[in-house]
Amino acid sequence: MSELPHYEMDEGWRVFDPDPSAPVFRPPAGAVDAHCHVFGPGNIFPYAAERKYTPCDAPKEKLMALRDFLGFERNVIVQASCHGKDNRALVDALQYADGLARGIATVGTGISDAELTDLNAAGVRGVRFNFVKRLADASPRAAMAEIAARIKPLGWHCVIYFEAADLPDLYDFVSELPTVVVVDHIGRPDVTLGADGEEFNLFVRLMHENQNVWSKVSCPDRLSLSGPPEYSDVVPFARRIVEAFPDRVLWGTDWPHPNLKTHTPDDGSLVDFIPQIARTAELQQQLLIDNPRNLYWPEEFT
Ligand code: 0GY
Repeated sequence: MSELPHYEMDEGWRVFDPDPSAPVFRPPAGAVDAHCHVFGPGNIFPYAAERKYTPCDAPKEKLMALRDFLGFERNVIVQASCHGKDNRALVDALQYADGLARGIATVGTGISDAELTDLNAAGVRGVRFNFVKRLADASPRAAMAEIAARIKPLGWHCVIYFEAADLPDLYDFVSELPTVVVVDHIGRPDVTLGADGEEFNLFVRLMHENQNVWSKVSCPDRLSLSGPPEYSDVVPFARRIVEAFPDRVLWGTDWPHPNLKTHTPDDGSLVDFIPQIARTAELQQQLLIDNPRNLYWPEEFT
């Protein structure tokens, strides 16, 4: 019999907070956490050989318990780079969630139509293209364009992860994608450059010029220099996007917060960030319910 794989998480890896605070803000009933991950467990769902980090295990049961504790109803689980193109842990979590989660997978051009159909049946609704160099080796853009064309007939969309400094180079590629495009973490701005600075203005322009581009207003913990619990330096960035594009924004915890070196986020504080950036009940309803349901559970609206 072959031995079960065993992994040591990276030195200095920060395990997610096992005991987050209860948020003061209560999400409206039916709210969706639209960006989170599952990791492993590695002895059942091995981490990818080409991974850039080895995390702690962050299994589906813990994610669903957090969902309930924070007052959410549903999740969108995003394939993390440590699992490469092996979407088995993701599919397993989707099946466990029994309709209350959708998924974003990572696939290569070699994927068959039958495999795409199976992923769709499991609840996958999109693919992720990762341009963050510390996380993934560069894939040819032609391959990504080919994948985007393949998934479009399924009604799927593309989730794209990049850092703002790379947007000038990616602008045309993103603009030409044929599906809805969801950008992770407000396009990862450098917050020292200002929410009305040239760098962030380009991201706003991308959304103005392309009605199919959406943004996750997530991860203040990754972007902030002022830090928790308020992450106040990120507020103007997220608020600008929520108020300019209220029907094209999503929010997520990013649990279990891979690769954060500065601190372990308190998920309750992250939920309390929501009313800072979506200041009315109407904006909160769009951010947490209407937008994610339109994108991930559209059949419930027909
Ligand atoms: C995130 C952010 C990160 C990691 C990944 O796929 C991933 O490994 O997305 C990161 O390190 O910035 O979206 O959770």
